[in-house]
Amino acid sequence: MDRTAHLTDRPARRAVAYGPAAGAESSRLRAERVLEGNWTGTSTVPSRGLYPHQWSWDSGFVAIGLRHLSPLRAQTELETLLAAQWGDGRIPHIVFNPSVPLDAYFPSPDFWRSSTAGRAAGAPRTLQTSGIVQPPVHALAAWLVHRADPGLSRARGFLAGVYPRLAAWHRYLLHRRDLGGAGLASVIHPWEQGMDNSPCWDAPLARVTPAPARSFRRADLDHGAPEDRPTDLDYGRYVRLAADYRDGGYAAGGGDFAVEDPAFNALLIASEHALARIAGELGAPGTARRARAERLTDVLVERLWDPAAGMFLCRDLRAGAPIPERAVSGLVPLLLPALPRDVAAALVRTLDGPHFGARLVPSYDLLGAAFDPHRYWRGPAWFNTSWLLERGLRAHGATARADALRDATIDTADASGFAEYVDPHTGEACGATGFSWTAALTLDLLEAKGADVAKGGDRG
Ligand code: 9WN
Repeated sequence: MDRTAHLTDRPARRAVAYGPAAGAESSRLRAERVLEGNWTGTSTVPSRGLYPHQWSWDSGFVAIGLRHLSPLRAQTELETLLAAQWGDGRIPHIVFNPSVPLDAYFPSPDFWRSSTAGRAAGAPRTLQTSGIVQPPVHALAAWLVHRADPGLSRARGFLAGVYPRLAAWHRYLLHRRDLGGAGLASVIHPWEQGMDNSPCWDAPLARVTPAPARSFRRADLDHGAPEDRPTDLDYGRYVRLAADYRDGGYAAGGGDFAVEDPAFNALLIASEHALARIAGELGAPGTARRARAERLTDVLVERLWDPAAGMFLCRDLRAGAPIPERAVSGLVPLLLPALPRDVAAALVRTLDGPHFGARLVPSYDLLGAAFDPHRYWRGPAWFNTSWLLERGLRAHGATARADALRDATIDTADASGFAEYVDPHTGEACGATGFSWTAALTLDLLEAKGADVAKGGDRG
């Protein structure tokens, strides 16, 4: 039992709205209410209806916002996820809640069969999880959560507890997932990259024979509008890839889909920087990790930067070539502090240019043939990518642009009922509302904005 909990699990702030700050205060309350409603006692579901379990990168983003509401809950969110880590270091993309009926989400635990099919890879015996991964935002989240309440963190030994698990996670990605041999991590399923239905996957997915539609039953269509969700054909391919991976004992290597993605690797690098800071806090030198993060930044630029497009592109390892599609993933490396100046400047220009310049940054090229303002990751704007880009703009000194993106993100998130994603031009809500990372990252942006206002402007 955690005996320090009663000291510092701060209750939700119930600020009273007065005067000019009233709008901000009530956005905060509404965001907090979403997070309260989606909290299960040990973690947060992304959405009560559509996603009733714990998702890996969602929990990272949720913890980043939750730290302003309850640092203890934010720590617990990450600890719960890490308790489901596999022996080989992977953090599964879903940790299933055993009290949720099997048919509430597909693919369910009986599809993944983690404790049997994943035995050789060290899957937990008692918890049921998926066998694929999601982007490694966790060490960055752990560091930010620690910073929100270092006293509580030290008293609970939070960083000392999570550090070895996060280090093993990065080792898994850097060694077992370096399928291209250049040092970058590869994803072997579109769900691993997190932007599931991006047009970037169309060409690599075309190689995959879809599982027959009658061999599975989608649960997502019970909640979302079919025209906003992936097609049945795409689902058939997702299912085939996951089933083949499972049947191979979850050993990554020879599947039809293997892609080096800029956002996945940028998050890995940002998290390596965070692990270096965590090591420093624990009294160990972080120098080697920092050097590795800088080296990986160079590799990312060498391998995925496309000067003509002014952004990063994915690399299809099976075709041995870049994927000629512009997606928001190719802007996310702006997050990295060690990015060469000319690369960062080009990314800022691209962000405001004809391919991405909208009210909120679209998930895919506004001028691309596959652009659709409502369909999953094929055009709509998402709030986690806005949060990452806001951070990147600020890191590279584009303060006014960062402020504008921050304000548009907060306003649209609140006005849309904390939607899962929105039309990038109109801000119209799509997918689920009351979506956890939208609420959490809005809280984080509101907090940062409040700190700026208190300081009389730029938070630097
Ligand atoms: C598959 C939970 C997840 C997000 C992903 C998003 C969506 C799942 C799905 O929901 O993916 O993992 O069923 O479509 O694309 O980024 O983590 O919110």
